This record gives sequence, C-alpha cells and structure tokens, in this order.
Amino acid sequence: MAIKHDEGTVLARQEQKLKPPAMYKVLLLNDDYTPMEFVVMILQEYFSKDRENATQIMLMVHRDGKGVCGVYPKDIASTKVELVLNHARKAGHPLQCVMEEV
Ligand code: TYC
Repeated sequence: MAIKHDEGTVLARQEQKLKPPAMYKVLLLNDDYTPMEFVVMILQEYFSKDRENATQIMLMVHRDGKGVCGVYPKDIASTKVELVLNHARKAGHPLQCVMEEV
C-alpha cells in the first residue's frame, strides 16, 4: 500500500514553488547629441514600435530624461541593451540604454 504524504507529490511541491520570471524594464536615457531620428529607428528596430509610437517614446525621453521601451525577462532585456549599445557606438552616438527590475 502506498504511503500518502501530507506535502503531496514531488511535482505538486515543485509547482507550488514556481514563481513567474523576474521582469526587467529596458529604458533609454536622454543625452544632448544622439539624433532624434536615430532614437526613433532604434525603437522601431529593437522594440517593434511603429513610427508614431516610437516618436512619442523618443519625445518623452527627450523631455523627461528617460523612458521605458519595453518589459522583458532578464536574458531578453540584457540582449536588447547590448544590441542597442553596440548599434549606437558603431554609429558614433552616446545613447545610453539600461535595464531595471520591475
Ligand atoms: N536629446 C536628443 C536631441 O535633442 C534626442 C534624444 C532623445 C537623445 C532620446 C537620446 O534617448 C534619447 N537630439
């Protein structure tokens, strides 16, 4: 006869412990030198924004100093930061892109 444990099966215990993955905001920071058009292109290319939405986000960053481009699991957020920084440096712009836990 099987022994019945109060704690339930191993699978049930694991399911109870599973937490949703930590999510990270990816932000663009304002600076005085990166062209507005370059920032709009970055938002379209790496954050799947249409031109209108990309322009709104760019203007918000320009006005407020920073703005959220999207929210992603950690590895996706860090890859986006790296790709954006590589693209900006290659183009000779000082654009800053950072991530922060939600
Ligand atoms: N402030 C920049 C300019 O006037 C534009 C800009 C917007 C730069 C957003 C960075 O994340 C940024 N050309």
